[in-house]
Amino acid sequence: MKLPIIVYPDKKLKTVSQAVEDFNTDLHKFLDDMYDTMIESNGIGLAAIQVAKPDRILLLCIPDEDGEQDKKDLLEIINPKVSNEKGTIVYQEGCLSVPSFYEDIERYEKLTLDYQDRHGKEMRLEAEGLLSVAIQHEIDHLDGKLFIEKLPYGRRKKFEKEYKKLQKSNK
Ligand code: QAP
Ligand code: CO
Repeated sequence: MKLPIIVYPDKKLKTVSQAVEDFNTDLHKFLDDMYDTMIESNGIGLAAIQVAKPDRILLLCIPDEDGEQDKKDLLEIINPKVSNEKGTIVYQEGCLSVPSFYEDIERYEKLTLDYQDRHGKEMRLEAEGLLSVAIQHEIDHLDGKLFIEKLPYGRRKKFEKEYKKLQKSNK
């Protein structure tokens, strides 16, 4: 079932999400709903707070070389913790909660991620490139942060102006 996505400037996106403690069937149903929401919205990543749930949960499904999104590449990441950050990478980011806006953002190029899967099992992965960027973007959501907060002052001003204009034209 597809859930409604909260969009900027909704203040709920500033919520700091809480650790998940119960790995039960309610969680599994919610993860399935997050997946439907992400795919039907043409997203590659989604954090639980974007569908109004303040839990430390994120989903990623990075397209392969042919641009295909395969469910076997789905990552369900719960209670994530990043370490071993290395290097820098600039990537043009977007966000389902900031529709129709894309900007270059600098992130770490590589990192190690510790997390739990849907059963509470401890997992670890090494990420680089787009996967590393997406992990950092989604974990920022869990801490109540959006990628537009990383823009330098001038570009942020330009964004606010363009975004307001777009919101008006969509009314
Ligand atoms: C976060 O973003 C991300 O504006 C995931 O009209 C982005 O899935 C991580 C989307 C870039 C790494 C690199 C945005 C879809 C999807 C839009 C998304 C839109 C339709 C964004
Ligand atoms: Co986002």
